[in-house]
Amino acid sequence: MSIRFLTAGESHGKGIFCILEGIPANLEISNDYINKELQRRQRGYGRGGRMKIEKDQVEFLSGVRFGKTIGSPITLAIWNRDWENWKEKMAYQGQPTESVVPFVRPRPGHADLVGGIKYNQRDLRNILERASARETVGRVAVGAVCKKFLEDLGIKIGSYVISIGELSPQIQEEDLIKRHEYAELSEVRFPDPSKDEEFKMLIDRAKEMGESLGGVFEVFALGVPVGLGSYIQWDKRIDAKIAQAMMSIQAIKGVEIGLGFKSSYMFGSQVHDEIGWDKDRGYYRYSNNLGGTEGGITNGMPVVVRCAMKPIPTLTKPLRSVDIQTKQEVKAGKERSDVVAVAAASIVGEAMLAITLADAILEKLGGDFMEEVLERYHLYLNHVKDF
Ligand code: EPS
Repeated sequence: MSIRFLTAGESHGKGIFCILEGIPANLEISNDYINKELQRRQRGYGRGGRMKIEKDQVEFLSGVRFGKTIGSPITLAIWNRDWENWKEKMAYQGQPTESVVPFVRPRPGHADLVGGIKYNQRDLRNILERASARETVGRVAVGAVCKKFLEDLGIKIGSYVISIGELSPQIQEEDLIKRHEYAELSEVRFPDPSKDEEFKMLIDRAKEMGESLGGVFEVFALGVPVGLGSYIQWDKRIDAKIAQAMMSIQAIKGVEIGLGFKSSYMFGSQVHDEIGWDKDRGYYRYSNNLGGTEGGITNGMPVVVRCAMKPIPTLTKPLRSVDIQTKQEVKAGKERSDVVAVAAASIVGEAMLAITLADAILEKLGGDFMEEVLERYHLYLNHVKDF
């Protein structure tokens, strides 16, 4: 791996922290650039009370000087405003006060029970705090740095929601960038804001019923060159790396690239993207059914990834569970939560795709500073065109 990162932090701890290594020196990056991405992650109709408390902003603690990376590890901190309300319950030292009520009724679908067993924690708060999708604020911050890197190479990443629950209106717009732009105007990130009311009614109904919802979103990257990833070993395949990156997002249960599952129902001639060539563009494809990868290598077409998110496990009308202290049948515990977070997850998907592609480019080209990377990149693009 050329780019490595770790996140740390509990949902109601002091903050979420990331160490990011492998970004070349001399990349211009501003707080504003990252904060815009953090704000995008906070949006979406149906999110819970937490998003009214937080106004996520990044603080650089290392690796950047005068607005440019210097080659050393970058530390990003996003402080939790909610910490003020949790100082006592989440104290780093001392003994629990009487206000600390252990969480003992695991929610089906959440990490609560399996994590409790695995780490031998009888207060399941010690599990849910880290399993929480609050952690994705760190991925989006890291992803924003990678996005800026890709942007300087002319690669653009976007996303939009395809469905929430069973509601999956036809998308008229074909152009991916336009879909993304329309999604930016929608309260649910659907690429046609005129459908917002329908989605909001569904989300309101789910909320009234004490339910939660999942959905499907699509993430794409445009301007990706031919040649990222490789067929020569299983762990070098770019589609496998993308799938892992997406599957690692909390609540994601399915990932497809291009037509995905649908391609298996069709004849070969209906699926494979025919090859063309002209002087200006070099090789191109007449379609993009394979979502930009062939043989574990990018093929120069847009990379298109679709992710299915299960409904959020916290239900205000909870499912059956077992009290881990008494072993009695109880209703699962309730935590403040979102009714739906598919819009937010699509922003996290953008971040994970950006990290994966930035890593693949640096693996291919190497380079310790941006000028070096750019020179090698243009040389490589010329090779692709001349082939
Ligand atoms: C989230 C913060 C969390 C949840 C949500 C995502 O905040 P809180 O637990 O204080 O309400 O809103 O996390 C979950 C859905 C979950 O199951 O943990 C965020 O910042 O995205």
